[in-house]
Amino acid sequence: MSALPDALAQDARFGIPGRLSVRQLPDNPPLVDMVCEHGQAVLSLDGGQLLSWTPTDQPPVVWLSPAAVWKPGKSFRGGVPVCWPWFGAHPDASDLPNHGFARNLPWEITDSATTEDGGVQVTLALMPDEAAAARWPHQATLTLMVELERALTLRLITRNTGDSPLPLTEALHTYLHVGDAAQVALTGLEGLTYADKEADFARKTQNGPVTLDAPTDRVYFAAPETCTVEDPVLGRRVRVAKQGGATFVVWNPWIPGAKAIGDMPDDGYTQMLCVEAANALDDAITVAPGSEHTLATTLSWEAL
Ligand code: TA6
Repeated sequence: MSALPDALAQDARFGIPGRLSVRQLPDNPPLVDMVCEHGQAVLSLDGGQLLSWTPTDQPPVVWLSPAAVWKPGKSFRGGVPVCWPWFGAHPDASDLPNHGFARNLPWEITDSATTEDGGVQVTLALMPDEAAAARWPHQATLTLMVELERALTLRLITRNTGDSPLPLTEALHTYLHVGDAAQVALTGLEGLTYADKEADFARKTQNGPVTLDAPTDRVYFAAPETCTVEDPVLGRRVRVAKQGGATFVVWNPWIPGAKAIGDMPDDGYTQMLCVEAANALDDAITVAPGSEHTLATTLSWEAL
């Protein structure tokens, strides 16, 4: 695996006083801090993973497990892991990692800037990796742009640099922080067909808003651009918008799942709900040689 980039060198080159810095803590990957008047966000250069987003005077919108641990090449539990170039299990090879390899490899900063709205943005690139390349018969570059303003936007850009079509499934696996998962309602997916991973991928139709009282792992196809989490406990509405993705994935492991996941406290499921912009299963896409595809998600909030 390529080495993680040097935090000091990345900071010297891309740091922006008062807006963006890169730090190295013991037993951690290099971390990127982004700050503006509307809030702050933290990114890990291992995995190109957003770890947190906390708007000013609000509880975090993006959830990071209190039991999250970092090991080189293993993503943190929470934040927004990048699932690429496949979502979930690899279709043919069970020894390949769940959700692809991008979330387990080093990334580096390639650009940073302030925005006209007083925000800050950073661009990360997945660093080339020989071992991953040997197991994947395609050539591509992967870029993640993160923009922090009043809303938070992530853009995942796949460029097919090979000469054959690139089949792709992917997700921005967003862990939202909620006040109490049993009390939230997710609207915007009514009437959609979904694959229920808790029922062996059975196809079902969503009736009314999504509410939670059991393990929930669903892939909603041909989904509209936006869905919304109504959170009466935190007194806010969080909107998840997507572009370039046909799928929303909704996941909460609930009681048995949380107990089985080592880096989530047993009651961690009460505080999170994954709502993921994706192209998954039936919504797989193909990126033509020489062309580019962007999957984006924007998270925003308002008081109820
Ligand atoms: O997006 C939902 C999901 O695919 C679930 O099936 C669940 O396993 C989750 O992702 C977490 O996967 P991970 O490999 O990060 O433990």
